[in-house]
Amino acid sequence: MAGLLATTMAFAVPLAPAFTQTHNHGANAQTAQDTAAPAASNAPADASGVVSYHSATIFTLRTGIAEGRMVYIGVGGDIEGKVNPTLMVHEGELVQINLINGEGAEHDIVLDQYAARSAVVVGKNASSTFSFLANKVGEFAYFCSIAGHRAAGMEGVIQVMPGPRSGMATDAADIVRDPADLPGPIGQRPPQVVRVDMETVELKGRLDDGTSYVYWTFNNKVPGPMLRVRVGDTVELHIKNAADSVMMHSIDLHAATGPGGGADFTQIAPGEEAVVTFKALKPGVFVYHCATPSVAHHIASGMYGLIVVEPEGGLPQVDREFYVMQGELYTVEPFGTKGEMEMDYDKLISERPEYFLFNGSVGALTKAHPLYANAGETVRIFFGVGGPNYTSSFHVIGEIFDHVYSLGSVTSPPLTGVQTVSVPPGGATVVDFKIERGGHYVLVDHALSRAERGLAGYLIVDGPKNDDIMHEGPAKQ
Ligand SMILES: [Cu+2]
Repeated sequence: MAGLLATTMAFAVPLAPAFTQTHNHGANAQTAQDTAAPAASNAPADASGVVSYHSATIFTLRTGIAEGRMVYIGVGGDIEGKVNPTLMVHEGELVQINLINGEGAEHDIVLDQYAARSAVVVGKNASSTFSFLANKVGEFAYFCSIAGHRAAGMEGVIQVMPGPRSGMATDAADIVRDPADLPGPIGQRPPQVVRVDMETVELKGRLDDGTSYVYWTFNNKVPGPMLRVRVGDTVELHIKNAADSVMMHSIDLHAATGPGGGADFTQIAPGEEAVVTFKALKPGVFVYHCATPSVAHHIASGMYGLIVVEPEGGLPQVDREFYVMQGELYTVEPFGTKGEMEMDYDKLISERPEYFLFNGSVGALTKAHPLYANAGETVRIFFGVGGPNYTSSFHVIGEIFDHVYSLGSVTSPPLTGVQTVSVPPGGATVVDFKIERGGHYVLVDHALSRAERGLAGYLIVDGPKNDDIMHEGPAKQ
């Protein structure tokens, strides 16, 4: 907790010395990476003081064929059976990768940015092991360097997340929606009937390290899934309330026209299912939420999401899209308490939250799922506020929004050159911006006291730190 807060502060206070130090740390990591040897013999601590490890994080990959392509297949643990699995590690960890030859052709595995590689494995069941220190944060490709194999499918991603792995194990579920988990653009197609299946699920989720809360969710995550249709589509929504739920639930979609935005037809008891069909009459970015009394309680507990209704032809293309929502949580226990949190109805109705959150938990977009991009790319964030009560002053520290679709309207021309956008509860926006310079950027609500109650996210941009745009010290002659 203290560690996260310190990190949040370092990013959230632009002028504090701590920020400079963070920048220096980045430079150190870069230097260390440039000289990294592909071996476990690296000293476990560097000057930044971030690195320390006791045992290696181990992945095993077997080469094979899937869907007619050459691939790596995960063996054991979370990656079991997955094709070209994403390997998730934390900054400072010693990572060991075992490669097993599954079909007999020659293969290896290479991580360019870490100057790390395995030996070539020749012959079925041959194996090789290598390790490296994950001292550079970001997303990096691993691939087979045998001619043609990468193009044939032997490529995956290793994701190095900032900060150490949380040491505290709890039985609480991960309820965080990965901000990169959203459907792609609709593209050119005529209106059609779109079936959507959703489930309302109540589950004990991880609110913070060593802290849990019984969330109420759409599809187990906060926010619920981002729905994406086009104007003129007919949406046939099947919503089921899980059999082990305690409460009734429902859905009100701001994209829908009709009684309760659908809530009048979807009040469902545990184990029941309802279907509502509506026509997406207006393009825009809309919030949906549970509308079962007390509605504020259901929303605060995590029952909100976005539905994007694209205009004909869609939005302008960008390189990367993300999905982020903000909400508050009202607990009896003060912010930062360990253990199981209890909802505080009095605080809820008097609007005194303990937590402010992006995507459901403290650290959701810092430690667990930062946003990743490369310098030169255009980035879009679909940003909504579930609330239930607080308006967000959404801002990205170190960036300027090139385009803002204010209030979620995609049929009005976007605003240009915007620093901070106001997003009300039950409202949304779309921000687009090109990232000209590598480095770390921070998503905040510029009502910055809320950063002390959990509200911060990182946007980590790989690429050159273009000195023309910003550098330390006087202007160059
Ligand atoms: Cu509900």
